[in-house]
Amino acid sequence: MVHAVKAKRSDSHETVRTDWDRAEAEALYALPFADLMFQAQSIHRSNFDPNHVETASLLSIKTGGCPEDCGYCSQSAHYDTGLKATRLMDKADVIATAQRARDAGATRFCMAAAWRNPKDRDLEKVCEMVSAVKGLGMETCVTLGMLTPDQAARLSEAGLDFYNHNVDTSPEFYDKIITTRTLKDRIDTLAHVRDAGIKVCCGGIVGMGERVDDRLGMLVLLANLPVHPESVPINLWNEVKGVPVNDTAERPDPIALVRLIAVARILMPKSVVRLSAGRQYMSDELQALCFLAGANSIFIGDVLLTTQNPQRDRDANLLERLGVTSRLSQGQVA
Ligand code: SAM
Ligand code: DTB
Ligand code: SF4
Repeated sequence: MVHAVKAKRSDSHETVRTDWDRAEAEALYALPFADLMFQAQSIHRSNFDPNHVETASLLSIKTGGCPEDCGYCSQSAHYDTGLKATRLMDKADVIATAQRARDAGATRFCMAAAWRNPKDRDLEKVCEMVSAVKGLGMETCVTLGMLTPDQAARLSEAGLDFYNHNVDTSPEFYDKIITTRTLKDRIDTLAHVRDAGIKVCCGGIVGMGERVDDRLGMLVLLANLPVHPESVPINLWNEVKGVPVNDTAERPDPIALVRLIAVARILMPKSVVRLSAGRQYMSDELQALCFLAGANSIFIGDVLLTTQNPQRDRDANLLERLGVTSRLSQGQVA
């Protein structure tokens, strides 16, 4: 099995497949580490500049009070996490924050709202924010929950580049984590986003107590979407007190995480793989291995939405020591 996978991939560095099966993903994952890394790095190099990492910045434009019951999330109204819910931010504050993020080295600005789905009048306000942030010369991304086809079309019209909507985990593990919306609901929203001509950002979380097989199942689900997501965020669960995932969470072995990133790179050769939440738990060496395995995007800034991220100086220092180019390490910071 291992040899069959090897032969197929070495012939097809340029091929984007959407018909992966789990046995293939498992065989890749089980390769000797050096073989897996070589394959992932070869594919990475034929599709990307291996010395570049994209830098994105996040802002929670509407925090907490969310009606969904996602068992990992600080913002769900189902759990007592001590988080204070807020109203949708004013456009002027959002633009000022985006400007600061751009000046601090971010190329993409992602605005997130703790909604099950946006109301049309709120969507209009978000559309205005998208157009204004684009006007600053940044790529835009929003994550607002489920969308109707009309809402996706409206965001597209406003000039939105990416919509983030995660599958979160494998089909088998999904209902142990979320019960208020189905995986199909999410896939439907992804289809509306795709149909509206917006690029898709879709990934999930590891470290919630899932098995390795669930992590691979999640990657195969992503890799078998009709078109691969252009961005694939891999989040390591960021600890939040008071949510159910606390009872099951288990941080993956670091080598297992590198293997997972490498498999993501091989399955989705042209997608940007983002090392998302949880980097503050990772050593510099582990992050370096993840970049070698094919991760090529990070979130910068001291906070994500409600949880911590590595400090900007630590990230700038790491990227510089790795000789990685990014806006963060190019001395373009104001
Ligand atoms: N409410 C919208 C939704 O769920 O689609 C957007 C915001 S939600 C915070 C975006 C994604 O962040 C979730 O789908 C999940 O994958 C990730 N996430 C949320 N809380 C997290 C945590 N504590 N650690 C890691 N990832 C998390
Ligand atoms: C994604 O996959 N990761 C980001 C972004 N999409 C919106 C969110 C991470 C959130 C981490 C938990 C928090 O800070 O609340
Ligand atoms: Fe709400 Fe999104 Fe958090 Fe789920 S992940 S509770 S939908 S904010």
